Parts: sequence; C-alpha cells; structure tokens
Amino acid sequence: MRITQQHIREHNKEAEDKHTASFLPLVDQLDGKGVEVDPLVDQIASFQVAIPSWALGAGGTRFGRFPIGGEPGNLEEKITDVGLLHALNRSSGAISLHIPWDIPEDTAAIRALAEELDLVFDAVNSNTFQDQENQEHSYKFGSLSHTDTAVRKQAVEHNIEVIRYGATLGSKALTVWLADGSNFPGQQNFRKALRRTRESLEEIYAELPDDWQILIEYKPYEPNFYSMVIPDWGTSFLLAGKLGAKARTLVDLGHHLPNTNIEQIVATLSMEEKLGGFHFNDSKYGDDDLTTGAIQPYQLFLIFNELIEGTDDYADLENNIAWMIDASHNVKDPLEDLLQSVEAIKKAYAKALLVDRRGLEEAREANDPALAQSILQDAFQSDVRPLLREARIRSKAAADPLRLYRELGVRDQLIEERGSDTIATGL
Ligand code: LRH
Ligand code: MN
Ligand code: MN
Repeated sequence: MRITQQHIREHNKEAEDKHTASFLPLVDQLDGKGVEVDPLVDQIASFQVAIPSWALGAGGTRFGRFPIGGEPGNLEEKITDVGLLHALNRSSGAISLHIPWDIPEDTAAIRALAEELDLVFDAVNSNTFQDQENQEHSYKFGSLSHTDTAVRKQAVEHNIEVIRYGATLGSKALTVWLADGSNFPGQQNFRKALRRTRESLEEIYAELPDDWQILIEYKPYEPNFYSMVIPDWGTSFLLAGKLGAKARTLVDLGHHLPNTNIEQIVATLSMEEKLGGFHFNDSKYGDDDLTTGAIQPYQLFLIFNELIEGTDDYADLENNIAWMIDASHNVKDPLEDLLQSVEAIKKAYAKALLVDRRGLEEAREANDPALAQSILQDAFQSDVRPLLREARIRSKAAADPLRLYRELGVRDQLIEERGSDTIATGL
C-alpha cells in the first residue's frame, strides 16, 4: 500500500475552497497582531515527530488484546506504516526502534526502504525489562542495577549492541528506560542499586560514538510498585550529569505522578542543556499512553511554551531534541491515533509560537498575573488548524490526513495485504 502524490493532489483540490475560507481571515488576524505568517507556516511544516515502532499495532492491556488486523509483522512493514503516516502528514519523517523487537537484519535493505519513504531513524531503545528467548540471565530482579555482576554485564552488552544496530541505520541516540526497582520495602538497597546503575551506564557511555547521545528515561512506578531505581527527573538528571555532556534526560509525559508540573521540569532541564527528548502521550491517571493532547492539551501547550521560551533559534530546538511519541492503542486504529497525536503536538507548538513573548515578559516583570494569564490563554485559544493545514498543503501532504486515510481505505488494504490475524511486536 502506497499513498501517491496523485492521491494527495486530488484530495487537496477538493479541500482547497474550504481551506482558503478559513486560512485567509486568520492571515488577516495575525497580520493585525504583527505576526508574519510565512515563517510561522515554515516552522510548523519543518517540525517532525518520530513514530515509535512499537505503537503500530493494537496494544491492548494485560487483560486482553483486540487485534485490529493488517498490523505490521516485521520491521519492513513497520517502516512502511510510518511511511504511510509521513506521506499523509509530512510530519512523521522518523521512526524510533526498540531492540530486540525490531532487529534490522538486512540493514542495507532497511535503509533503502526508509530512504525511499523519506524517513530517518531516531533514537534506538534498549530493552532490559523483559527476558528474551535464549537469554542466559534473567532480568526478574533488575538489569543495570542487578546485584549480580553477570546480569549487569549482559544488560550493558545488550545496550552496546543496540548502539551498534542504531549506528548501522544512522541513529544518533540511545534511549535507556529501566524497569529496575523493588516491590517491597527492604527488598533493595537504594544506594547500591543507584551506584550500580551509574557504573553500568558509565560502561555504556564509554561505547557511545562522539556524535551520539544517551537519553535516560525515568518513571515513578510500574512495573515495580515500591521503588524504581530511576523514578524521577532528578535522578535522571543526576546520572546524566555524572556521565557527561552526551547524556541527557528524556521526559515521557506519562511518567509523572498526578499533577506534576511537567512544564517546569522541562524549563529546568532545557536551561541546564540536559533536555534530551520526549516521549509524547497523554494520561489521566498514570502511564496511560493515550493519544497526545486527548486529555490535557493545555499542559502540552505550556510545555511547548517553555521550550520556545528557552530558545532563540527554532531550527536548533527542532534538531537538538528527540521528539518522539510513546503511545499504545486499545480501541483505535493505531495509525489514526498516531495521526491525531502528531496533529496535537504540532498544534501545541503552533500555539506556543503565537505567544506574545514580549508582552508576557513585561507582565511577569510587572507582577501582573492576570495579564500574563490572558496572554497565554489568548495564544492557547487561537484556532491554529488552518495554519497546520496550510503547512501540510505547502509540504505536499494531505489537507486532512485522517480523512484521506479513511477515504483511501488504508486499513482495509493493509488487512488485505497482511491478513486480519496479525500481531505486531511491541507492547
Ligand atoms: C515504559 C516506556 C519506555 C519503554 C516503552 C515501551 O513505560 O515508556 O519508554 O521503552 O514504554
Ligand atoms: Mn516511554
Ligand atoms: Mn511508559
């Protein structure tokens, strides 16, 4: 299944009149505020969000799984799926792999396929939270923090192997998320577990190519429910600081206790040049991995507001941070869900670009919280959908990606090609 320029052109032709009717008044309105529309549209168009290879199938929960059919059965098919998304929105030009769920066997062919679909490889993720077949030592009681040197060594070697796989594909970052921790008070010596983790990470860091980064992800609980070895951004930041300049923190939006001020964490990390990347998703209760922007779009906007606050150079912001989604799908078609997530992320970015920064700063300096709030909310409440649509049309993407996806019957075609009883590797 391929989406061609012909498909896009026909779809966009039909959308043209309606689009112009909403875009032109917005241009006038922004003009009135002294906002230049062209550079804004360019910024929105160039912003790319990586798709996780593990979110292309219907995930389910530990209680059940309801396959949707047509799910990708191997890495080539996963890349093909991301290619479909990118053809529709021209905003998902990267894929993030999870090893060993995605072992690139024929690297030359994998690279060629990605290139043909205009995709690059974002951060590669290691997996020491599950035991694989034929694995010598178990990770039941941890990996990089394990009490047994042999287990730690195995986990370190796995991470080094992941770097090697990534290097063959042109990735530039390794994301490490550890399930290590404990379920009961007294089970684990906190200090020893953290020290061992740090030592293991140092061994991995030593193998990191010069132009690579290691991104350390944190999570407060799950699968361990009493303690996690890297539970929060402070611990990740501490480890990244000890490792060196190539180590940074990765913020998965779902990995916070309820009501945590994530935008403030983002501000601090970016100020310290330790913000490495994101796993975007949304949640109401915990690590729900719901569609980004589905529950707390204002929080997402406030995060982008802090990111923009901390930069003078948007290209720098776009290139120096790994922008990735980390979501799971139980009831939606995963491809539709990912289109919606990318859209929500770009909406938050566009709205944050509209913030009257000078006005906001003056209001802050004058201790005028009412004015500061209305400046932020004025940007948040702007309807930026015509800007996103214009950015897509200019990039030769579909005016309405989800609509075209449905009109073309992409899922049905995938089911026809791959069958209805498919399981994608991943969560
Ligand atoms: C852990 C996590 C981490 C894993 C992914 C599958 O909850 O967010 O990023 O690699 O899920
Ligand atoms: Mn994650
Ligand atoms: Mn998670």
